[in-house]
Amino acid sequence: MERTKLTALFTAILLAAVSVPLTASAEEALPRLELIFGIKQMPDKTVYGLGETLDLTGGIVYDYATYIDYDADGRELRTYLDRFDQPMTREGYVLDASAFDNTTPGTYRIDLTKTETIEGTTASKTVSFEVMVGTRGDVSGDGQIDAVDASNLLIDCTCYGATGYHQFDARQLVFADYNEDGSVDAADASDILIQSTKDGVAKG
Ligand SMILES: [Ca+2]
Repeated sequence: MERTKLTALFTAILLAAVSVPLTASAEEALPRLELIFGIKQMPDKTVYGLGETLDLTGGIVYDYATYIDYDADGRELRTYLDRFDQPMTREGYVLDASAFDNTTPGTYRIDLTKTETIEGTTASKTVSFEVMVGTRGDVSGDGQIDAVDASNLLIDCTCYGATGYHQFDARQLVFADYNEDGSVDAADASDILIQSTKDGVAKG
């Protein structure tokens, strides 16, 4: 191929490469609103006793919005409405705690939704996280702290000793630390047994 033809070819390729971003497709040319909304920090409280009310204090979300429009030549025009870090309790965020049941031990999903409108375009984004409800010591989740819990705990400890893995799920592990020393071990099972025996004696 002659040098002049090669140069012409390269020029054509270069022009194509440059012109692509400037010629937005019909779909891209529509204005749109992009939201970035996520959890930066969980609320202080994610473990609840029975009957305790949900509290999002300490929870922080990151909150960014970009409105993208195009001028007559297809060039992007961006408008930013960035709020950076915001408390989960910020006015305007919609909390859906309908799954939360503080009367039944379990793990419950909490949703928090942000809705933004810029230049008549609206978008929403939801973040979700989990909280746990239960009673310390009640690993079986039946509402009682008794020999069954101590037994389950010993089985989990044996499993952990043998394999390095707990049998308990995340919620059970939280409530298994009966003596609140930060570890789940035979001492918790022993303390549960002692307490449940005392309770049994007290009940007569
Ligand atoms: Ca413990």
